[in-house]
Amino acid sequence: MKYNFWFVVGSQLLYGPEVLETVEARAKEMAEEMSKHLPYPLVYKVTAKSNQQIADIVKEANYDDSCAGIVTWCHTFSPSKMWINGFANLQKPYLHFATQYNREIPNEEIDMDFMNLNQAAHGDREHGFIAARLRMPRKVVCGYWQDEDVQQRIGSWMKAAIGVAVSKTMKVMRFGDNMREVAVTEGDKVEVQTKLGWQVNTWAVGDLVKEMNAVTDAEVDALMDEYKANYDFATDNVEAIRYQAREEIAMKKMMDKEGCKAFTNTFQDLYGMEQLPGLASQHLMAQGYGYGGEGDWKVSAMTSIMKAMGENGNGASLFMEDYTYHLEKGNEYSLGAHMLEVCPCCAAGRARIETHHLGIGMNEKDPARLVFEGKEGDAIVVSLIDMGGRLRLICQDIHCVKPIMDMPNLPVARVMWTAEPSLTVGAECWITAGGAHHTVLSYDVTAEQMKDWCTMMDIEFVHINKDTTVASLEHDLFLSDLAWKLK
Ligand SMILES: [Mn+2]
Repeated sequence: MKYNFWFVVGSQLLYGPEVLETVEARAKEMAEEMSKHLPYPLVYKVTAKSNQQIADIVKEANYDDSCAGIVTWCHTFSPSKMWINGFANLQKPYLHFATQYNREIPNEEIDMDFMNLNQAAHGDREHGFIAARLRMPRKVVCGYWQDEDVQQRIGSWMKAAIGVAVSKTMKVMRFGDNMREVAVTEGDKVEVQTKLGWQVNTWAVGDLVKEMNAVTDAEVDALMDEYKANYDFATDNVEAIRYQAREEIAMKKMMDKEGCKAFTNTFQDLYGMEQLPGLASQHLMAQGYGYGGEGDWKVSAMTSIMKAMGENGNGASLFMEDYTYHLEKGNEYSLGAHMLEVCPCCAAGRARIETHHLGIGMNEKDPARLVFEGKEGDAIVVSLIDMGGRLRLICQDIHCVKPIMDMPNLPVARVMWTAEPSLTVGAECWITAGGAHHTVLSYDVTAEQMKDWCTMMDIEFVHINKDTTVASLEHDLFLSDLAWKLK
């Protein structure tokens, strides 16, 4: 889907045709110019002068799948009662851009005609009131439209809005159920579909095995060539790799047939399969598919959504799990990994394919997997949990480092990080908030984007950052719990 955003400029008939023509010409110019610097096109649509025009453009936006959101601005004054009927029906993300055409007040030129034409400073306030009054989820960005930092903020919001569009059409393919007895990976699928749009359904592992058996050697050969181009082979067990290729092809066929962008499986249900998909899942994730281990469909869908929000529609966002700590005083780290399935989009160098015994689960043979070190950089980890009656998204700022040891006998990909406000206080906060062991780790989606996404989705957002204390977090969670019960 090629997405765009609509630029809707508010005005009224009071000003006469000359002013309105100028507004229209400038709005077009601004949309075209800004589009050169934004990740998605901003398309000028209308200078709205009546209730009917606004209601019509909203209706059109709602029904246009390629429209991922609307950006409004009031060059002149636009009486806000005109916006009520349209806004009451708006189903797309909404950003209010408070800006003006001219950067500076022209000392000599300014007169009453100039004031008449350039009144965003109060036009945008009237416009802001009605959205506040209607309790609309929105983003307000104020600044000069040609400034890079302003365009960057709008661009960042656009990507979060893409996350909304992707979420609303998300389909998750589950192979097998959740890992037995695990709580945090559970959730209300009806609630999630209502709130986030996700269609989460199950397919039999037996059907996957049937699909695997139908994969041809030529198909496997082609994928093996792709593996060779992207990864080093650090095993002689070529058959194990070919088996993973077969799994990947079969899963991809099944997902593509159903329009699924994310999947789960569990080591407890591999009936008829020789290996837990490792390399297969990793290479699918590298192509933008979401994945969650142990049947965790929430983290799977979130991975796919955050990948879509990132750079080039498949950023460095990946399924992750806090595995074990390094608690040396003053030098504390979390080691993130998974049984097999870490996406190579975070690899610091070229990943290598290895085969090792995996004692857990139903593996008859040694599964092939990609092994690598994660790259350095600031990142976030995100966990979506079901609080019973509502969803909470927890986000924490972290800093990934080059792993401080090489861990030569660790047979899986690894990422190492410190966390805000510190590893241990951060863990206290995370546990207090109920965050899962599974997360989406992202190097390119920001906490602000996740907050914007939660605002648009109308779910709770909790941010653990350098300023968070356990006491302040407990207080916020207590108030938030009450607020969400009243909502
Ligand atoms: Mn896990």
